[in-house]
Amino acid sequence: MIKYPILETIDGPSDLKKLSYGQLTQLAQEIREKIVDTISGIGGHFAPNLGVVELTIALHYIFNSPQDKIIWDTGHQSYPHKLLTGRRDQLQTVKQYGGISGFPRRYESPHDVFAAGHASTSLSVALGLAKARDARGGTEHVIGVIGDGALTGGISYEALNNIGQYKTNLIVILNDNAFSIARNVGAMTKYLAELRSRPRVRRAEKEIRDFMKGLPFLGTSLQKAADTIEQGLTYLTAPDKMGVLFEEFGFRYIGPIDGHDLKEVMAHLTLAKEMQGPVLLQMVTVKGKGYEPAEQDACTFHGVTPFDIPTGKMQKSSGAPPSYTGVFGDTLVKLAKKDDRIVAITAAMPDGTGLVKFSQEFPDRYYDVGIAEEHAVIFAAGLAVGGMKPVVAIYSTFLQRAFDQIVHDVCLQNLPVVFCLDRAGLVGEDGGAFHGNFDLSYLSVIPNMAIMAPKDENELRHMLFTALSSEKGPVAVRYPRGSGCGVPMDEEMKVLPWGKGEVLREGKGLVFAAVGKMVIHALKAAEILKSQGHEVGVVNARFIKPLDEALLLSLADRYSTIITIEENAVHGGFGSAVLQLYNDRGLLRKVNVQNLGIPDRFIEHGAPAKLLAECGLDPETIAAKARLHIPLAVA
Ligand SMILES: Cc1ncc(C[n+]2csc(CCOP(=O)(O)OP(=O)(O)O)c2C)c(N)n1
Repeated sequence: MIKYPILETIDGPSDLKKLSYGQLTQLAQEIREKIVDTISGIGGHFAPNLGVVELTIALHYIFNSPQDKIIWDTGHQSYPHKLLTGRRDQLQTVKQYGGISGFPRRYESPHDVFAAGHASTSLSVALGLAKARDARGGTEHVIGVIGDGALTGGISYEALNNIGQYKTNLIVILNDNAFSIARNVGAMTKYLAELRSRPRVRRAEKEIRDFMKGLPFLGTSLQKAADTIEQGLTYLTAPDKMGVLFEEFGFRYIGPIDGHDLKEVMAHLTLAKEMQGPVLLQMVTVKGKGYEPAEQDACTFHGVTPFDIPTGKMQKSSGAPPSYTGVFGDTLVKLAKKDDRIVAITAAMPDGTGLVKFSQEFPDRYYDVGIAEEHAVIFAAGLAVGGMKPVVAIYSTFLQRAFDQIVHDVCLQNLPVVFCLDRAGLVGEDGGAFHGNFDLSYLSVIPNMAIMAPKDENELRHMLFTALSSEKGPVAVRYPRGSGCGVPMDEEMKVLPWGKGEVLREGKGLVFAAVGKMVIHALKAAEILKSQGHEVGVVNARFIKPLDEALLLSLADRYSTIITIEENAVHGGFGSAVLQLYNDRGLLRKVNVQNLGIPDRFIEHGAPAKLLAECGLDPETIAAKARLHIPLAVA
């Protein structure tokens, strides 16, 4: 028996357009089943995709992709779109090494108009495409789909402001499910909830009635839908538009629309398609729609590891050491109990950054600012000036957004803000947009900034304590995704010697100077080399900035080859700093310096171990590369 009889016939949007309304609703059901069946087996983004099934079908039915441009914000909800645009049989490879991406990618399909991953970009992209169309004299439709979570990001408002200025034809669909990853926060979120609960305003406008009657695609069943829509039409015009923020921004607002009522969605999209100027449709959807455990707990089911379909129970790796995230969260709670100036800030990632416990213990000292990394950093700067000790917990990749705020608002004034960068290095299956492999480079160029990276979870605790004790100025601690090393945890936290590394192993001829997780890889590589008869040294840098110059210079006296290893872009990070130091001191004629790191290209998705091996950062490859230098070193 064919499990997905209708979906199996869809190789592109044109196949979709041949279906009857009944078949379209059946397709929605099949898409949900396909996502549940596949993602329960391999993991991936889940609840966001179940929430946009009807919307995606309607978009591809009413519009004409790829001529019309559909832009998915963040892009984690693009699985139904991929299923309908020729990638049905590849869903089982999503996010896996060599498989399709979990996000829109231009190289994958002409239907993926713009790459995404970081939130809140779709409206700017849509305006760019619309203005390019206008310049060319084109007629295609441009549709940006943005979640209420992504709408908390500042760029969205910059775009709304600009769209209101240009007033060109452009459709924004606000996929409003009241969730970011966690429940959404902020005044705008409250406002959207208020809009959702407004009684529908029926405008008996001739213009609209005539329009609805003439909808070209409405067969008899949809004609009936049009009647319903007409009855409940929520097309707000003056004076009702008063107070509808989007109207003030220059949009025609349509909503709220039940985003799971396919007829309603299709008819309203048709309406929007015919309207002039910017239009915003508020679609009310349920995150996780159609799979009960996800509807009940949209946050946990935002992104999943493999799970059991009947119960929703996710596989847990039993006996794994505590994660860096968990250790960070627990340690911060412990430190905050002793120091009430410690406050914590997340940009919409309380679970991912390990701040849930903190939020429960210290609700008044905890801030979720929404997907607003730039604001989070300046807000922290304000808190620091006000006498607090702010800890900004943001993934390495998302802190990229706030580079200028770190420079201009924190470092320029040397403010004691502590940055905790989770997911530093290669993150794995999320791929290119999410690897945290630039932080050592972008942070180390900023004056006053100190940067530490722990070799294991025990050292992370000491580093957090050191950072919060120092009050010297801004400090960043960066640590990887996933489990720690399972090392014993010291009872007492200690302040580490500022700007000092540690020698873990002495050797002859060659020494590894490694950063963070790579210290463990260096130790393993040293063991491999030992088994081959070579004793090499290993140094844990601990500080990327300030550099332990005394230690590094002493290494140049004792070793003839120094190999730096970091899970960061090979350019501009620790290795570059070491090279520069040796160059400044005229030591490069004496010492052979080799830098290992992430090569100068974007690394796509796959299991972290595979990606590390691809970058030559696994212990075996490190040892093999070192081996090439050993004869030289010992000679
Ligand atoms: C700049 C940035 N910060 C944080 C994230 C992490 N993140 C991924 S999805 C998401 C929530 C998005 O919520 P919404 O736009 O409402 O989409 P939904 O998942 O609810 O459909 C967040 C915070 C991100 N992708 N980009």
